[in-house]
Amino acid sequence: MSREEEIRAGLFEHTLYGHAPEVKALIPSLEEVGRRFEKGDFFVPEMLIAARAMQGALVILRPLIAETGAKPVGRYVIGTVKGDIHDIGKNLVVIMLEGAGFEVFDLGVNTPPEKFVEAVQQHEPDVVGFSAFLTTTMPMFKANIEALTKAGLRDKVHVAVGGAPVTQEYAKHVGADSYAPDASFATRMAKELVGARTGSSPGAAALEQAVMKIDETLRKG
Ligand code: B12
Repeated sequence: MSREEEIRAGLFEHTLYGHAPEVKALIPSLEEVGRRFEKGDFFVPEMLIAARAMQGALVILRPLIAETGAKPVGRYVIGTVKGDIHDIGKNLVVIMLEGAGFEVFDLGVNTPPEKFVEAVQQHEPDVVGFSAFLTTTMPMFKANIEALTKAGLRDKVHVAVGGAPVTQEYAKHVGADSYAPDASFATRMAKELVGARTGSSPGAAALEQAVMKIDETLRKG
């Protein structure tokens, strides 16, 4: 059996029998992607494909992870701001939050302020996260916060911001409650906020490792 077949068979078996911790079966293939990227055999598009595959796998694994972690630790609404279609970083945050047991409502990309307001009204999340990757779309953080204030929701939800060009200073400047430079940090902060226990299930820990691997490799590019 080739290494690829071995990984696929492992994933199939463990999913079939509900062994959530064996989400680890995904890690060797992601490591291989990372190695190829370092050698110059893989470029950003291949990394994107790997990240998407990881999300596809998550659809299968989500119920298994849920089995290990019981009910959600908190609710998180997230989206990329209006005018911006970058979503790789946001998607990594989503994967990791879900792995940590959050119920996540992902509004996708190019999200206008009124859609954030609507989602906060509907889902009553602990945190709403805005993601921006362009200096020209970062001002939407302020517009979103103003829209929440106008709707009377600002003091009911924690506002987190992130994205490659965002800084702690900028987050403070626009009136956000927190900033995180990466998915791991974002998840830790959200967990602290809802008072979730810091230890995670083996499935969630394996998932976190896998996401960090993608993140680390993408940043090298
Ligand atoms: C991939 C990419 C694209 C892809 C996006 C694909 C996709 N589905 O996302 C495509 C090709 C579509 C694209 C388009 C454009 N892009 Co582009 N893109 C990039 C690139 C190469 C990588 C960004 C990325 O995904 N990084 C990897 C992730 C994992 O890292 P990260 O962003 O830091 O995410 C982490 C943290 O920020 C944090 N985080 C992220 N979101 C959130 C949210 C919350 C709430 C929290 C707490 C944390 C958090 O956690 C994440 C995971 O750890 C960057 C260059 C670079 N190297 O950064 C340019 C870059 C962002 N793009 C840029 C530009 C200019 C554009 C275009 C305008 C180009 C053009 N002329 O058309 C368009 C914009 C289209 C639009 N309207 O949005 C510029 C932005 C310059 C600027 N300062 O404004 C960059 C920096 C390239 C450059 N050096 O010029 N782009």
